[in-house]
Amino acid sequence: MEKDELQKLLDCAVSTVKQAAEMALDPGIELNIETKSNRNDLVTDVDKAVEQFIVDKMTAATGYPVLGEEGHRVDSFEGRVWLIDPIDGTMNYIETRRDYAISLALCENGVPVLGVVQDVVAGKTYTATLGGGAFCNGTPLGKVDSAIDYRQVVLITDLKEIRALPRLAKALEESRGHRRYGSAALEMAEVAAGKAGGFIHLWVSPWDIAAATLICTETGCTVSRLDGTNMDVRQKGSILAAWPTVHSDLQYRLIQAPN
Ligand code: 2AM
Ligand code: CA
Repeated sequence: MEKDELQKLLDCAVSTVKQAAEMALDPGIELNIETKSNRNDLVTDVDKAVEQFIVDKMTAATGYPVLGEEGHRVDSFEGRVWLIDPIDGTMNYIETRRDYAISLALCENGVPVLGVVQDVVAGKTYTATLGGGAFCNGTPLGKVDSAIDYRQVVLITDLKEIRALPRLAKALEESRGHRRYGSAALEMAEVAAGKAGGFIHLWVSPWDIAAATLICTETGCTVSRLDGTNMDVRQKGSILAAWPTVHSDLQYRLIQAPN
């Protein structure tokens, strides 16, 4: 895609996401909380309204198909497809009222070429285009440290993952420290921004991570499945997004090391 075309699409995506953020902050409707796959997998009427708003805007602007967490489906990932998570961190949206994001990505044949992650309460807009770098509120994010190892960085993960991955407990103890915010998109943005060194999650969906994956790779982070295989944002699965040496160390430490 031409650089100019990509920039125009990014401008449109950013403007739409910022309007959607205003909706999330002041929705003017009852949340009407419902559960999905389990009692802590939540959706509100605001998730649905924000998704519909973004779908309408991006469809009108581009005509590309849209995959959204709250009900919008696509037949295939051929060509250009928008991926939306209207609220990533719905639990936070309901309970703590911070650390939730709006995530919008454009994929071309399944590869993210544009990503926007809006930290709604902090008012931070993370953006990236393929080959064009990553930014926070228009300021370039520098490249992450490629040499530092996992013992010297903060790691972000859900402690529940330790059940499936017992070695994670030791790795977290050996690291500088553990943090958890509850929005995969914001947790990955924290890694891209050079603050945390790695993010580990066993089960993410395309809309959670498509935009943030590009923001990470554009700052030099390595993003893969936990077993080291390539990330394909079209499929649900695990994710290890980290600074390069943190990534290789953790991948070995968590999966390959003899004990
Ligand atoms: P969500 O708020 O959009 O559902 C919190 O653990 C992180 O995991 C959030 O990014 C959250 O996204 C995501 N998440 C929650 N439940 C999930 C599920 N059943 N499958 C995949 N991701 C989930
Ligand atoms: Ca969501």
